[in-house]
Amino acid sequence: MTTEMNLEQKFQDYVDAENKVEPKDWMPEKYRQTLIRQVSQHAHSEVVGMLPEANWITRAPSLRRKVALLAKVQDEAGHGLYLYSAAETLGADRMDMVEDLLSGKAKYSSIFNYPTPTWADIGAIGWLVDGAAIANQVMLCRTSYGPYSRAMVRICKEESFHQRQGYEIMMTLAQGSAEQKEMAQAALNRWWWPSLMMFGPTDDDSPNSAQSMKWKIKRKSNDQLRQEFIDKTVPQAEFLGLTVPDPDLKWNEEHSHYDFGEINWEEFYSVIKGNGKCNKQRMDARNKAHDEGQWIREAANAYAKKQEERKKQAAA
Ligand code: FAQ
Repeated sequence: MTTEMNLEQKFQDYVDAENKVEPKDWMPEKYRQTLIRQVSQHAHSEVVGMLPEANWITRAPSLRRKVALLAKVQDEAGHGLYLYSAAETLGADRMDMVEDLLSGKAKYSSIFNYPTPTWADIGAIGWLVDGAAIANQVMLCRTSYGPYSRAMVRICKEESFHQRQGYEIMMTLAQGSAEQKEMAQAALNRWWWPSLMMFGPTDDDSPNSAQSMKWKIKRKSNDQLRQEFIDKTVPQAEFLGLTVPDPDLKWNEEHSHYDFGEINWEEFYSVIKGNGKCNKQRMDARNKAHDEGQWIREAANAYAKKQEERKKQAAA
């Protein structure tokens, strides 16, 4: 017991000194479990996050838009793969993680359970959802777990291209015909509040934050990041000539921040419990893709087995 406590204190000192924890280092079991939980949820979010936008690949308004959207959606798949690999370095099994997602046991970001009825939703996702993802993930480049932090550096570079891609779509629509501007405004109305929910519950209601911040897994709290996102995004909306759908939004001179209205937490918890507009559709799509990919997993495994046999024969 004493030894365990000594190890935990040494670990805390090591993290406090801004050192990175690597896969073979000793770490408290709860640190490992917290990371597996967060990194696997993050990986699932990237993978499910491909679906709302993939819905528009065949209907992108021009070849240029289609190429950019295809590249973006493929990037999200890549992010999922880096993150599953980072979780594997903690001892998690990839098939277990995938099965937990497909059975509905594992969480993924609430934001991907909302529909994308118009092309403007693709602009709004890039601008707001990738914008919120960057706000959250820049701090994760400095997370204490080495493989996660290194994966995040690359992911953030790509997310930043995604954000600009989305903002440019919004700019084109906002400067277009009255109908296009209306479409951009309607998409902002749909995505604003769910984007604020992406940061998770308020600090008072976030069961994991205090310990995660102590271990420097998270470097900023949910509320801090949400505020930073609002302060950065409101002027962007103003530049577009669009109105943020929050009558309580107001610049607070004293605190140099925007004050904002009440988030509908009932909606948030309902979505993460599986009752959002698209939860079922997203899970059905992932399960269908998984089933249809069975043959390729079998082929890849057979190939790997064959290679292994060849190596053994060559060594004999
Ligand atoms: N949705 O105690 P906390 C992206 C859960 S990637 C669903 O505050 P924590 C890229 C939370 O898991 C977007 N569940 O938890 C892209 C916990 O549940 P548990 C994803 C949520 O971990 C763009 C419970 O509530 N980003 O967008 C949500 O300390 C465009 C209590 O919450 C990441 O995953 C939510 N929004 O903080 C892709 C970033 N919020 O496990 C395609 C990494 C909270 O105890 C297109 N993750 N919960 O049952 C994080 O930074 C953290 O995990 C938070 C939550 C901040 C998400």
